[in-house]
Amino acid sequence: MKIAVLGGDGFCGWPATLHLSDLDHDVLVVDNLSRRRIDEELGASSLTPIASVEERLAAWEEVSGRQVRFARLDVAQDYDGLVALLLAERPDAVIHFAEQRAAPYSMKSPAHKRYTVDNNTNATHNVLCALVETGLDAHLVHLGTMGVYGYGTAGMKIPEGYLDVEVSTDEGDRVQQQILYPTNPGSIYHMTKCLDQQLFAYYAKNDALRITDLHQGIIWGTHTDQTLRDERLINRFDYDGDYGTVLNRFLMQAAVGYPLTVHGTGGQTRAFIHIRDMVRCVQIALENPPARGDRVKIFNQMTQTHRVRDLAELIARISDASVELVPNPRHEAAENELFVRNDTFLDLGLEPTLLQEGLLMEVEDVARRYADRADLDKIPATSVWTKEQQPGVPPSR
Ligand code: NAD
Ligand code: USQ
Repeated sequence: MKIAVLGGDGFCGWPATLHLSDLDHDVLVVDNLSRRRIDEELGASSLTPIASVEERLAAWEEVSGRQVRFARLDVAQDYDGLVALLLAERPDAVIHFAEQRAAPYSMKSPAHKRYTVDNNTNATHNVLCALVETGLDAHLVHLGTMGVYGYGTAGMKIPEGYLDVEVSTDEGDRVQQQILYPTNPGSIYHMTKCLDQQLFAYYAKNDALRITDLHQGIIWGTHTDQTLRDERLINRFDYDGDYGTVLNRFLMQAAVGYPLTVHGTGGQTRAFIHIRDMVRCVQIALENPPARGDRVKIFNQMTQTHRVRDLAELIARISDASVELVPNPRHEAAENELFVRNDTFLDLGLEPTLLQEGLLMEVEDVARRYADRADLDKIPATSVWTKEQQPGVPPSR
């Protein structure tokens, strides 16, 4: 297949690009490098030393003999450029990772809220509109989030995108139908993914676009088989208070001797998936496209759920780290249960990488190896959800 990977220089997009190239697909990375600019804005950087996109691609060609091309393009702002690129390349599939993906970053200020909505909503709409304008029948695979559902389910397993409902008519008849699961976002970032979902439903219905939306949980891990082949191929590892996600942050904090920053009581339960499983899921989704005229295919792309304080206790146990409860900078429930269906990927052959101590150690090793690059001042989460809240800085600091 010829595949355009929008956002192919990012944490998920880069290993997905290499995985698909390794499978002999013809891959084109499209990225505006905004994530690298945001590092500069935040004065933060990946714990791992990531090479420039040009160096990465040259290293991949050297190591694998395979060529991946790169187009620097802002998918949200350069609509004409996107149309021209699609017409020139005529991809069989477009994978859309090109959004601002950090909830804390999206809540930092009015400017960050507006940037996140503008960037994410325009990027998604431009891709959809451009596919219609060009008449291409490319399969669009979007990386969405488990966060569209909200995180409380009253004991019910969250279905894969659609909810069975039964309503009464005025005549007293019972009518059954499936609706998009009602959204309940917990941040401006998550809200943009809810808006994306509506755009997908509309374009699948109106223009018969073939769309798969992957509702992905929190990624953990760093390496895939391909990124391990050469240090110049290394993936990014975010640990700062805006972009670092909880499990990788805890592993990094344990490696540098920083008390694990549990927000509030740590009672939030979230869905997780290892980065190696993410690239496999993207491959499986590409190999199982919807037909023209089908509704949007929605897969829950997660393998396990964990409560934040249980993760902290597990990591503290295996690495001798201490745990510190910090004021929660977010506006979220103190405790929640989370049960999720993920049958589609399991039925299609996904073999989940589970949270075993060996794998945790593997990630911790990455963190320990590059510990000298860590800037401990960047660890506290300082972006607050409401004006009344305090940043999540440990009381002892
Ligand atoms: P990332 O920030 O590392 O990568 C996103 C990439 O998209 C970056 O390289 C960035 O430069 C690029 N980009 C952003 N806006 C763009 C634009 N307008 N035009 C062109 N390129 C643009 O994020 P990630 O962790 O790789 O996440 C990728 C996708 O997966 C996101 O949509 C995110 O919502 C989703 N996701 C991520 C996680 C996770 O834990 N990392 C979990 C669930 C879902
Ligand atoms: N948390 C802590 N301590 C920390 C960091 C986070 O207790 O140091 C808590 C948060 O308060 C939250 C939970 O851990 O309750 C998860 O936070 P996170 O930053 O790991 O994840 P989140 O903000 O939800 O966002 C990440 C990705 C996003 C993706 C989402 C999937 O950045 O792109 O969409 O995970 S999901 O969580 O399933 O919605």
